[in-house]
Amino acid sequence: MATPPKKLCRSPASPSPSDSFSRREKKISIEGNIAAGKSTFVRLLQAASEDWEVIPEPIGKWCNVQNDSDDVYQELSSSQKSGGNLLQMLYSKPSRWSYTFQSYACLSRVRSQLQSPSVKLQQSEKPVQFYERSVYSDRYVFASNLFESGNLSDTEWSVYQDWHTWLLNQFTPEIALDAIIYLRAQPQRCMQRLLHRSREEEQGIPLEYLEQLHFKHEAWLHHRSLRLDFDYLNDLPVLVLDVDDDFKNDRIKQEGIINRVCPFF
Ligand code: UDP
Ligand code: D5M
Ligand code: MG
Repeated sequence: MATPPKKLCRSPASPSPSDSFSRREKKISIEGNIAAGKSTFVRLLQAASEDWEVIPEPIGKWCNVQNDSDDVYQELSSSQKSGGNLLQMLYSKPSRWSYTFQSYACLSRVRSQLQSPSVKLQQSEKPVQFYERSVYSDRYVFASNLFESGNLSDTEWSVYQDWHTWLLNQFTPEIALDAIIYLRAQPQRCMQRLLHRSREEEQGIPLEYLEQLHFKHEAWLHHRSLRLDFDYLNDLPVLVLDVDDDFKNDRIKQEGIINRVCPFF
């Protein structure tokens, strides 16, 4: 993939959560539907500036990894050690596994997003950490949709929301976002990219599921009609980038995207 030259961005004019928590680094979440192009986009960001670091989605922890080496075994998550593939289990039987998946998705995200910035980032002038999705999309996009489609019971949804609110409030200073970048793509485009990517667990996903997730993203990040339990999120800056057109192999488009991202924070 071609990458644009590294460059520095100017600071935001208005105060944001990192200012109020005396945190040096800004935290930006990249949101978007399944296969919209988030991983492709964060690779672009990573290459664009020395001051930018990416915390990828912990999907490896949700899928099964077969390896006999003891060293590697130490690195595996508890679900992998017991031979599970939570992502596969979720898609095969959502009514059975949605609650378990949401618990583990949130735990693994909080854990990975609590990581301190690398030494290189700590030394940089304007450090930015990009998250690939967030604990907020877990809840307001995925869990909410699984509840509405009957795959989380009333009790599971109530219990989930209770601990989710409590847990995130404990970690607000460390994980609060400064802004969101929403990669917006039509569900049909996501379906094309999903099939092209060929991730085994996802091959049975129907277009209808991508449409449901699209509407959730749109309400939250485009229309901004969703009220969230975390007050600061309602006023967070959101940059919407339309990514229906291919940007992966188009250097001019990539430069255009980076130029829109830079002044944003
Ligand atoms: N992709 C593409 N053109 C683009 C962006 C992405 O062909 O402009 C492909 C990418 O190579 C991958 C699939 O679409 O095969 C899904 O992209 P990605 O994994 O980045 O999506 P994510 O699920 O992380 O949002
Ligand atoms: O890949 C992430 C995959 O994981 C995709 O199949 C969606 C799924 N996912 C991610 N977070 C959740 C939650 N919270 N619930 C259910 N499913 C989830 P991507 O790179 O985004 O396509
Ligand atoms: Mg991805």
